[in-house]
Amino acid sequence: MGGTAKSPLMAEQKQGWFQRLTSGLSRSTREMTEQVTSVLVKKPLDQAQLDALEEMLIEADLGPHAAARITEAFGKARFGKSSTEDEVKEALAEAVAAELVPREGLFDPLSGPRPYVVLFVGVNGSGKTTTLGKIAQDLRLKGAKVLIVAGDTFRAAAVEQLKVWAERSGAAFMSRDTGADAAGLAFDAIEKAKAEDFDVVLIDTAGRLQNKQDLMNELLKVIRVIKKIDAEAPHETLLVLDATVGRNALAQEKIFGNQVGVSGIVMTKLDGTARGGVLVPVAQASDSPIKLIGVGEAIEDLQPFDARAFSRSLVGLES
Ligand SMILES: Nc1nc2c(ncn2[C@@H]2O[C@H](COP(=O)(O)OP(=O)(O)O)[C@@H](O)[C@H]2O)c(=O)[nH]1
Ligand SMILES: [Mg+2]
Repeated sequence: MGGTAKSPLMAEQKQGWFQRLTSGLSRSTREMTEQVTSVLVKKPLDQAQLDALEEMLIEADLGPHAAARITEAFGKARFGKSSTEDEVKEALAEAVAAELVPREGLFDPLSGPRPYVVLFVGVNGSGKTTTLGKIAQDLRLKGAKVLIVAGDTFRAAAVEQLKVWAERSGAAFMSRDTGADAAGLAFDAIEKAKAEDFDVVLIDTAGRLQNKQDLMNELLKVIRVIKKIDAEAPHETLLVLDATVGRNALAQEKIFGNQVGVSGIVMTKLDGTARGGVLVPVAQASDSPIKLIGVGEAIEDLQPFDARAFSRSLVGLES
């Protein structure tokens, strides 16, 4: 595998990411910084300021529990007359990061067993197919042999969309006719990947069936069938959540986490909302860590989740 190719998920590009993260989160950040600036105006901090901060954190969808803890931690910071705005932001970023650092996880499909099987789950429109395509592209740039599996067999458009990603990235592609059995397709895909020595298998799934239970049953069937070939697979089940749905993301996490089992969370569209703070309660409610975040539609906009960078960007720090 080529080790030198530059790609979006590689650490060398951290500085560039931070700028993308910052511009992606700008709507969320704007809300935050207004409040931070108003806190700074009135020194020393009084209870009314802290209450206002807590209120703002709740409005930014961080959830009441995290908001209370962050406010308490922030309230312990001592600001003098000469404290700069950045010092205040640093203190707030620290308090937010303390909530998120334990919930940070690494998506690392090239260090695990081969073929490494990744299943993408989540409701329609959350960003599964796009995220899968971005990951395929990144892995291809790293020289990996990648198989993309169009497991959303219910929508012809989904298959076409994925085929474009496969062609663009040079990944192998498997699909079936509309309405075909997704579990059968997944089974054949893993067999092929084993026989042909693929590094990674990326399996897309449907986000909507006749009803929620049908969807859960189908996902469970896909997983069961995959395990017939490899008991350890899928090695990763990524739940893709759209940040713009706000606290609905919590309900989705609960359903998929409880019924299907999830090993990592991808939160997309953090650029499309002023409520990017919803990542905090989702991270805390979930048994699985946040592994990747999406801050835009370009390939470079899918980033590993870095809790400190996220927290600093959210409160408006420049680096
Ligand atoms: N702005 C923005 N759009 C995104 C992001 N991730 C995905 N999208 C868009 O969300 C829409 C739905 O994505 P798709 O991958 O088809 O969702 P799926 O139904 O879960 O497969 C598409 O138009 C994507 O381009 C993101 O991080 N930011
Ligand atoms: Mg899709």
